Amino acid sequence: MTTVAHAKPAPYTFDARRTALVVIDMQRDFIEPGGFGEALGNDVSLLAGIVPTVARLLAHARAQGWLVVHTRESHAPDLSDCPPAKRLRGAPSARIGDVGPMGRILIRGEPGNAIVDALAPHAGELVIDKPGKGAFYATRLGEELAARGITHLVFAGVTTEVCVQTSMREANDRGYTCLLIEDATASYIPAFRDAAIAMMHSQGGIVGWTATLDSLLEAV
Ligand code: C5J
Repeated sequence: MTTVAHAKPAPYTFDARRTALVVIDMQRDFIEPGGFGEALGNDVSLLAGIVPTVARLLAHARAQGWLVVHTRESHAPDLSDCPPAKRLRGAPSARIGDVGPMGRILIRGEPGNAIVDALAPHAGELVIDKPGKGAFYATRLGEELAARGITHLVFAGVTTEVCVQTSMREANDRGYTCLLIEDATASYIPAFRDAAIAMMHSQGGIVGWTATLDSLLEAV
């Protein structure tokens, strides 16, 4: 067993053989100009800053032999899995399915929907396409984790208060013991990132634990 002594709200203990790293939506559509994130009016450079930290976390997970899972927020080309409540809201410069500089926005298989090169999945790692904010909703993730006996999930990715928080809450409800790596997650609205992290480990870890990457690397 391994313990992250400086996790919040208390030390986090896990068995590497039953642990998966879940990297949420580190896609060009959210991180590079011309994608979904920018179409919503966001400064995407705020997310690019965590790429080196997520790369270090991925290297650690691979070296430790954890299962590695990458998610991509994506929709079918015919938009059959994109409800109007998601597509027809606000006044974005481009909507899901519209053609942008990196292909159709948030559509499976388009260049902008890919994970950024620096964090590209390795052969044998799980890649989960998800139409919603949560990684478990309308995906095979639950079955894949159960088949491998996974009990603990370490989360990273974007955005903290949207897809990361939703996925971690879904995981907590399904009985997984979750740790969020604080400096490997980001938001277009930094105050929301900070608030989401505080919410997760509040009330005795009501959603789970949080820790910095250095705290994880120092774990014994
Ligand atoms: C958003 C996400 N923010 N991956 N998606 O729409 O957080």
